[in-house]
Amino acid sequence: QEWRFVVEETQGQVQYVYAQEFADLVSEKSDGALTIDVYEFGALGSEVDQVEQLTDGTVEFAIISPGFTGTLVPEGNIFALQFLFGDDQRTNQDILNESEAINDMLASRYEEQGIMPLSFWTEGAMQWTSNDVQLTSPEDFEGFQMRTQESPLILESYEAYGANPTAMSWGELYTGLQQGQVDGQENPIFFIADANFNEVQDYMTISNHNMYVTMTTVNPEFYEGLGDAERSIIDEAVEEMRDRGFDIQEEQNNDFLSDIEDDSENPTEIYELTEEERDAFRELAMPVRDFYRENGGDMAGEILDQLEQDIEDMSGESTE
Ligand code: 6CS
Repeated sequence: QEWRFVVEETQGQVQYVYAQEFADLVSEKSDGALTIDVYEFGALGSEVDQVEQLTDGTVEFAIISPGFTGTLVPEGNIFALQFLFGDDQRTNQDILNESEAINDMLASRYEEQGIMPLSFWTEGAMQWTSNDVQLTSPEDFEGFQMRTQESPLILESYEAYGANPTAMSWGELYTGLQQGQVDGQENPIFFIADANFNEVQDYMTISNHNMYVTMTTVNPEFYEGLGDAERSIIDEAVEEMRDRGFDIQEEQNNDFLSDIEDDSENPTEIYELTEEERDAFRELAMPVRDFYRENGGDMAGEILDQLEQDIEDMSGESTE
């Protein structure tokens, strides 16, 4: 058996490392009978193309970030809501693993569209990078050309800060920043450094405004057509990769910060927001939850209510 697993990142980056370890586990557990080939980003098209390849069965497995399913599964826009989850990433990962809102309600919306999520996981807290202005208050976003993923709710979130957001594949982002088509972007630290965005950005703001969420997914028909033994191997690999995935991103996010700090040829000024500064953004982010309720598909309200409850139960903190 030879299956295909496409990811949104390139060799060495978190999703690729995850997928390769997943493939190795499946091979080991099947004594070499099951082989998974990992395709890095760029090999099969854009992130949005990859969603289609999973739904039409061109690939069996994919790592898909909800930011690229914004119109297909509107409920999935929930992860674009900034300041909804707390700041402790370990707790957030536990919520992603266990939340009913995510693993039952939201997962079923994905399945209806031909995407079966096997696991939701984080690639770490996101930060802002920019040219011309260090982003420390909503005023700094006035007229700012922000690059985002394809999600209508990410666009709405930056419009709420006064920015002019544009959706773009990350394949075009380095050049877009370099040529001034866009002024800035959001991503976890490992990705900013590994994609060299810091080379073409003057500032990085440690904003921790949201965590980057992604999903390990499988084509539902393929998964349902598997024999029990094969399916158990896949399920076991998914379980074993839960903690590993967390560790891979944590290590890379820690290690790569110094790459940005130490790049004297292309210096990037780093500033960490104070809690008061974050509050100004939090205030503008709150009404976007109502936008989600109205525009996030039939189940948006129910899913958000349940997720707020799940977060409060599991973190012991209010989501207000
Ligand atoms: O910014 C993006 O679009 C990319 N960021 C990450 C962390 N992974 C893949 C994604 O396409």
